Amino acid sequence: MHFDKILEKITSGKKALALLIDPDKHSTETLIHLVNIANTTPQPDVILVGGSIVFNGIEETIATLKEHTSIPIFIFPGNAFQVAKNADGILLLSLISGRNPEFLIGNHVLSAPLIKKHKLEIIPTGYMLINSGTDTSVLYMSNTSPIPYRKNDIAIATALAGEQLGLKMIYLEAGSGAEKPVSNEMISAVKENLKIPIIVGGGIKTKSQLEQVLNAGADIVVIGTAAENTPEIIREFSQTVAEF
Ligand code: 1GP
Repeated sequence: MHFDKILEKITSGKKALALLIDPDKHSTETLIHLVNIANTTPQPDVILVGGSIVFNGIEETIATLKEHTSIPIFIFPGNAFQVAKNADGILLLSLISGRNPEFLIGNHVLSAPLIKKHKLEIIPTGYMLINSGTDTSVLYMSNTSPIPYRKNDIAIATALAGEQLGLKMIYLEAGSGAEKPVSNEMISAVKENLKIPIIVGGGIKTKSQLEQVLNAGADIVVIGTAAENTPEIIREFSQTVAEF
């Protein structure tokens, strides 16, 4: 199983990189260009595909990616429509920072039969939106309030609840294109209190931000917008994570 490999890596003290691809941000040409860069060693550990709202087909994007890479591809679903049979797995996100039942259980009920049918590898993930000072798509689309930027105690308690419910990973999300990433203090505070891995994304644009997030305790870091704008940054980020 792909996630077991990543877990093994994390347990041995290493870090992992996830490359997020929004199907709407690419033509076939730019997608192939991006994935060819990702293919150079060291590679990102996983490619995530999805978005808050998606016009282009997830399945078509995954098919193009699969033709050009052997990096595992997991769905990062914005809603129940984003289930694709050609993915390797799915981050089954439960939006535990919010109180919208549709994103806590509703979409899961709708997508459960297809996820079972396609035999997707499932990583039950507690998804926590952190206010980063920007209006991100996920905030609007999820109709939830994010955890305030400096409220580490709320973040710790929410992440702990996710762990106690049996979720396998906690995702601290500042939102795609966020002005700034989740604070180092919040990442450290959550990390110190959890046994399960934490994945951190949103607003990580520079090597220095990446290093700060890794130093703070992120096990997996997600890069999306920065790679869309400057695909070559994937090489720098992969190298930094591999050498950390
Ligand atoms: C968004 O955490 C991801 O869901 C990645 O964010 O696009 O800002 O890198 P960026």
